[in-house]
Amino acid sequence: MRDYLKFYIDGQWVDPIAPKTADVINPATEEVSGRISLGSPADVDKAVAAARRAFATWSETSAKERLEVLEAIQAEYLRREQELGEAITEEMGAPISLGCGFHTMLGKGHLQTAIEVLRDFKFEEQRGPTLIRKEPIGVCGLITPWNWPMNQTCVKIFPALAAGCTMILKPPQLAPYSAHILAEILDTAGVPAGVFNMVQGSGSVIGTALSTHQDVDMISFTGSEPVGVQITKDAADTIKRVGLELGGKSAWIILDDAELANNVAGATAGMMGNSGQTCSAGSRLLVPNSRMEDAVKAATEAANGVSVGDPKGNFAMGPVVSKSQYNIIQEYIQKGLDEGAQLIAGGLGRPEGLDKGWYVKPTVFVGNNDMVIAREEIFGPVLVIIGYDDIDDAVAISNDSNFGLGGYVSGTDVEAARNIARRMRTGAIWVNGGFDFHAPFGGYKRSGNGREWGEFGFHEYLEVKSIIG
Ligand code: TAP
Repeated sequence: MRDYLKFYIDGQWVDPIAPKTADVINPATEEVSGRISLGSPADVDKAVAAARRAFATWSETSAKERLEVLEAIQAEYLRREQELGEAITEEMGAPISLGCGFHTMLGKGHLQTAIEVLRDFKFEEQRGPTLIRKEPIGVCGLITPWNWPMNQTCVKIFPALAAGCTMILKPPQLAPYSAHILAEILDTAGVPAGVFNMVQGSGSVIGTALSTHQDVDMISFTGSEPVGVQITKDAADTIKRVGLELGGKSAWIILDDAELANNVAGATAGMMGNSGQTCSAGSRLLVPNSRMEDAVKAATEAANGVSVGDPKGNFAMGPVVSKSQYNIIQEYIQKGLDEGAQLIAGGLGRPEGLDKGWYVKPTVFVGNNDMVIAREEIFGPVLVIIGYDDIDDAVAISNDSNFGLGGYVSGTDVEAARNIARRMRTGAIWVNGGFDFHAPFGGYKRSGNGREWGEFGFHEYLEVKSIIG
């Protein structure tokens, strides 16, 4: 049992002003795995005051001083990486190989990237008669989701620290453990008091207190579209900057010249990774109508081949994060059946033999782009295959979405695939795979307005000043 009842404010582990706790449930067992405290606006006031005090000195530190702090954090992160991975598995159900693998690797990668960018970042440049300065925006509220907990926190905290900002982190109630350990890491590494603060609690209380706070200069939010809308409204009265990283319904286009079976199998297995709880997942798989039969065969085999089970065991997929997420996904699967999509793998209910824990069957439908299951973000292991006639049709289907976060193109002619990527209205497109910590990541349309990762992630936390003459 983990009892993570204290908040991290002004360099100290402190009790909440008004004690109140909540149980944290392990999604693989449905049992209580620990407790956290639920904070109040008074805790937020305390944390914001500490961050404001610390801003006066942290914003004046040199890049070299901040680099030393980031390097100290890196040493401590590496020392506790395994613990972080185990906490992620316990809180949100990622298989241990993923929790201690890609999940923690993403946090580590954002830290290393912040170090690399800070080494060369130009905070001042002369353009003609004007000196352009990039200055830290101030006190930042960081509000994060549970699905890739280390990725989401680290992609905010490290650029914000590197830029010279101070901050208050509000982690998700569903996945609070890894954030708590990360706060311990920052504490041990010697981050100066007040620069980083963490208050746990519910979004409607802590998140709202941050979004509406007079003395918070910026909110960086990753999460769902409705909450992004609410935060934008809450922040409006104080004209604070709001960076939004929201949901997606990304298209994966398999081109006619692509090797079909392997690409379809890879896209299907990819969709099931992290139990489908990935904002940029390729949840609409677009295949040429002329090759639909082969695509169906490959997708069915791939989905049926995804092993599901105890995240502490050797399985490809664990449970989804919570009962409520399980129920939402079941409703979408039912909706797909009701609207006449063809179910080719998975379906309603838990996989055979798994009676406890929030396990979902890796599910694949063949449908069309007007169906609810093709339009709304399901955030579970549910793939929709959609046929297209030609390239123009594929691009039109891909762009016919309220979202615009990710995209994928698989094809042998890489230049042709890139030309299609150029036509897709979405923030990041992977052509035949690839990975880059320096590639900006963020959404078009209702997927948000921010750009995180690499150097672009720094700009989120900077003001631009002109000194002319
Ligand atoms: P949300 O329900 O939006 O929660 C995200 C965070 O916001 C949580 O910490 C939540 O607190 C908090 N929150 C809730 N209501 C709030 C309010 N009124 N004011 C301020 N904060 C509030 O999302 P989720 O279910 O955790 O995550 C899934 C969603 O995130 C999906 O839509 C997914 O696509 C999106 N996502 C996007 C990205 C990127 S980079 N675009 C990455 C990951 C996930 P609680 O602790 O109370 O829940």
